[in-house]
Parts: sequence; structure tokens; C-alpha cells
Amino acid sequence: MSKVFITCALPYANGPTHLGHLRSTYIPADVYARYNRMRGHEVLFVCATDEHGTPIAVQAEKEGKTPLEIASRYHKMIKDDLESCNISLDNFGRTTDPKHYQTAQNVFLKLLKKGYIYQKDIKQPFCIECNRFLPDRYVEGVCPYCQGEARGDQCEICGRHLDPIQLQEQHCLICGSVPEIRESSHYYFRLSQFQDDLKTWIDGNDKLPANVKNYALQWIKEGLKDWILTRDMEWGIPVPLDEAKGKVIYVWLDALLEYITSAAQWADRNHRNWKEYWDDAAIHFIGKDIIYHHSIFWPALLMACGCKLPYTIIAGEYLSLEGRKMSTSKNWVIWTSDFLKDFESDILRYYLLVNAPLTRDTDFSWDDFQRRINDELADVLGNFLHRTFTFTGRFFKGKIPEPGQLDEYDEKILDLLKGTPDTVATHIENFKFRDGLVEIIRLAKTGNKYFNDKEPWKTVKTEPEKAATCLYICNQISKTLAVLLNPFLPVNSRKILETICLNISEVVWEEAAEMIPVGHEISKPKPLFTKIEDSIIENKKKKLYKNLGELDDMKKIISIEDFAKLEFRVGKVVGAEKVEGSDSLLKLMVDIKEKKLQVVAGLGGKYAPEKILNKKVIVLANLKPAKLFGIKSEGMILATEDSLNILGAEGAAIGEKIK
Ligand code: B3M
Ligand code: ZN
Repeated sequence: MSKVFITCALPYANGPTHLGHLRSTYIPADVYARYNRMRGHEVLFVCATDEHGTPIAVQAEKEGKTPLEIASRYHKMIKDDLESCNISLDNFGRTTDPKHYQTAQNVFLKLLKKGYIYQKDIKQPFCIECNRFLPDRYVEGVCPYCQGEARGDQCEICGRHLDPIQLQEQHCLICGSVPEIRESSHYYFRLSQFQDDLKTWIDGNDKLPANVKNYALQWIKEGLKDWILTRDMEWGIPVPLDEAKGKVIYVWLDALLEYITSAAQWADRNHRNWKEYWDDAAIHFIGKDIIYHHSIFWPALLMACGCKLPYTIIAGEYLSLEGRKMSTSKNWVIWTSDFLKDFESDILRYYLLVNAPLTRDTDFSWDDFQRRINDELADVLGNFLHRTFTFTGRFFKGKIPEPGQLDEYDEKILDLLKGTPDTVATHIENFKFRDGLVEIIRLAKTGNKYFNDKEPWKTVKTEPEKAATCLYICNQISKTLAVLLNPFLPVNSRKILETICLNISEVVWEEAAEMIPVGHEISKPKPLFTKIEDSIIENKKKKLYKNLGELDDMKKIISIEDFAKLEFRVGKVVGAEKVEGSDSLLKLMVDIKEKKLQVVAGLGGKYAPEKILNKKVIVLANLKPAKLFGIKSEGMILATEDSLNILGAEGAAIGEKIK
């Protein structure tokens, strides 16, 4: 592939972006776009705001504004959010752009002419109070498949696309009354006709990731129904037919086609042809809640239009916040602009990428954020770069020294340096951004250890040649790190390159392991990745937790049934060791008679391993296993929160239950 067409899901223009958006879609897409540019591929990276549809219309109604006013306000905010995160879009459009009306209406007419769209009279919920049909979000109710909370066109819980009429216990979103059912004429897309072709495309497709494939195949197995493409409402792109007055094109058809309009805008501006990019490889980055739309509707539409299908669809899973589901209505959320008031965007990018693979749900926690930034960016990466550059400045006049005879250790480090770009590249190409980033940090870690082992601060006096070799190699590692970090942490990558005085206008991936020549002069290091202080994190948490307020106090009360679910047992610690790299964690084996549990406990601050060995403890034995520092933990030892006093059970028998 030499050209790549990359898209991000279109944010609805009814609110600013939050960390969830960035994690599932925008940051991963940007890493991929930047990486491809570094490889010399021509990249067309587009997005836009999704400005039609009921979310915006509902919001406008609530605020007494026009939908366009609402959309314009949020378009600007979202654009600023994405820019401040350095999402390197080539075009950021709007679905209210007149050019897009043309695209959408033309496609509608084309599909109609080809016989893929037909008209049908159907029953629709109609609110007598509000005197209108209730499309999509205007009607709320219960999902007929999973009994979850659902809106008109989609179930919040199981993610299925729904027809508003299918909803049980319907009520009008605006006035709450129960709608009646009236007939209306609508236009349908013959989705069912694509059942077999879609199955063939998805089944045999080794590019589609497992989450996309599995969902899509399950829906196809359930049988695809034709898709209603129009709505009775004012806000939207009018159906371009005289007999369809008062009807607009369904927002999802409109939104998907904006990928094309946004690209066409870029092409017009730059006198280029976007189709060449589409035909080489189109890659969609989305959140997992819209897999249906991208793996079913979109390919079927493309087939109907005779267009090439996407190369792949990357669906990022969810981000929770401090262990709870994010909720914008409850303000349990971190807005991008708030976050970036206090922290630079690179460290946000780092944390959201390194936290978990994109294909897994994960959590944002302030403590974990602080730990990772301080331990990994400040202590490992920042420290390695800083000592390398200051040492070079102090002892080698800021010039890359001439290396002496290389020993086995030096060679080994150089081999790792040379191999890392390919390893990281393979991860990125497989959309494993976390693994790529971990590999880069590993190189920095190895560099740090190498620096320690070689002790150049000693050898510089006794065997200066050895110190020179060490610093020669450490400077080379620094350069490799800077280049490889470029797609992930663009700002800091540049800073490091500037310090090394490699003011390259375009950072090229293939040059990552090319050696800086001996004698090349570097400049004084700028501070990189300062540590985040506890007080800042405490303030952030305080502010956030305030939002939970009373709601949370209520939640703290549990029922007796809830309590009965907790299986507390008396256990004996039969194995204890420190967790490498952590002062506070101990890895314990706890015997509870019928089995032994492995527990990672935060007791290291008070107990040395030998102090806790053979102690009887109370352990929560039916806790869902989790990984701490990469080590499986299957239970929890009861202890007081601050003073770490272990609750005792001397005299009790091992395995005994606690009630
Ligand atoms: N506007 C946002 C969402 O459901 C929706 C995406 C459209 S992508 C073509 O996440
Ligand atoms: Zn109503």
C-alpha cells in the first residue's frame, strides 16, 4: 500500500470530546496516520462533525436554539480539542456543508435508480402532544432483544440497531407521553439482499479484527433486515424527491458518506484525487458501539454503489473512569479541554495508548495515570535522556564521542537498537499500539541499565575510552527513541531531536537506527516529562468525586444479599516475595485449605516478605482475578487502609468461612 485513506468516526456536534473519544478512536488513528507518513506513504486522514440527526435536534430544542447554532458551537470546540491533542487530520469537515448535501442526495438518487431503495408505508410512533413523528432518540423504551434501555434506533446495552417501532414501553423523550402509532411512507435500503455477500466478505477477511468480525457474523447469522433510510423531521438533508416533502435522509447514511465529502474537500483544495487513496486502502477507526454501522451498513452501501470495500475497521473498546462507566449526563467524565489545562497532550496520548490494548475495555484512574507517567516517562525515559545529554555535555564538550573497542555488552545493546524499529513497526501495522509503545520504553529501560552497569562517571576518569563508548551508544539510543516515539508523542519526539540537533523537517522511520556521526554536536537538554505531584492528583480526584455527590452516598448502602456474595476465608500466607519494581506490592500465596490463591497485596510498605510469611489472614476469596504489575491476583487480604494493619484470625482454622 502506498496510499492510505484513514478516517475517524464523526463525533456528534452536541458536546465536546472527552477522554473516551480520544482513547477509542482519535489517538490510535493519529498514531497510525503519523507512522504511515513516516514510512513515506501518502496519507489522507479525514474526519468531520456529525451535525444532523436527533441528538443535535433534541439538544437545540432543550436550549431554545437552532440546530445549526448548536452544531457550530460544538464543531469549533471539537476541532480545538482534536488540534490540542495533535490529531493530524488533513481535513475536518461538517455534515452541514452544502457540498455534503450534494454527495448524500446524489448517492440516495443513485441507489434509488439502481433499485436498491424502495418505498413502503410503515407504522411509526407519533406524539400527539408534540404533534410529530418520533424518530430515533425522540422515543425511548426497552430493547426487545435484551430488555436494556434503548433509544429509537439503537439499544444502549446490546448495541443492536433497532427500528423505533420495535421498542417496548415507548415514551416521547420531550414530553414523556406515550406515543400512538401512525402510518408514514418511508424509503428502505435492500440490506437483506447483501446478506450473503457481506458474509463472504467478513468470513474470509483476515484483516478485520476479531471484535469486528465476531459481532458482524453474529448479526448476519440473525438475519439482516432492510434498513430504513429516511425520517420524518426537519433537521437533516432533505430527501431529494418531490413526493418526499418533510422527510430527511437518515443521519447514519448521511454521516458515513461524510467520509467521502471530507476527503473530496481536501482533494478540491489541494487539486488531488481522493479516490486513489480510497482504492489503495481505506481504514476506519471507530468506537465499538458503531461496529454494526461500519461492518454491515457501510460495506453493503459500498457494494450497492460499486465501490471498493474498506481494507479494515479498527474498533476501540471502552474507557471507564475510576472504575465506573463514564457518563456525560452525570458529569462522570473528563473533558479533553479540562485535562489539557493541566497536562501536556503527549502524556495523555501516552497513558491512553499504553494503558491497555485497544481491543480491551480499560479504565482511566488518576492514580494509575500518575504512576505510569512518573515511573515510565519521568523515571525511565526522561531520566535516560537527561543523563545521556548532560553527561555528553559535561565530559565530551557536547559532542558524540568516538567509541572505543566494543565489548559483547555494547554489541548486544546496538543489536537491540537496530532491531527495535522493525519490532515496533510490526506492532503498529497490526494496530497493536500498546505493544509498540511498550517496546520503546523497554529500549529506554535497557539503556538506563546499560548506563548504570557501565558506570561512565567512574570510567571517564580511569578508562575514558570506555566512557566514550558508553556515551556514543547512549546517544544513538536517544536518537532511535526520538524517532520511534514520533507517531506516539509527536511534541516530545521533536524536543528530543532538537536537543540532539537533528532538525529534520520530516522524521523518517527508516532512519531510526542510523547512527549519529562521531563529533556531531548536541545542545543542552530541555526538561522532559516532569513528575506529577501527589497534590495535583488529589485535587483532580476531589473535583471529580464531587460530581458523584449524594448519588454515591446512596450507592454505598449494600443489601444483605450483596454482603452474602463476599466469600471471606481464613488463610495462611505460605509464600511471600516482593514484586519487582514496586516498593508497596507483595506477591503472596495464601492457603485456604482447598486451594492456594495468588494475591498481589499493597502491604510491602509495612511488611517485609519474611514478616508476613506464616501469618494467618482474612482473604476475600471470590474476587474476579485481575493483573497488578502484570501479575495475576485472585483475592484481597483485609487490612486497614492507611496504617496497613492486617486483620488477624489467630486461633481460627485455615479455610474457615467468616460470616
Ligand atoms: N456520529 C458517533 C457515534 O455514534 C457517530 C459516528 C458517525 S461515523 C460515520 O459514535
Ligand atoms: Zn411528546
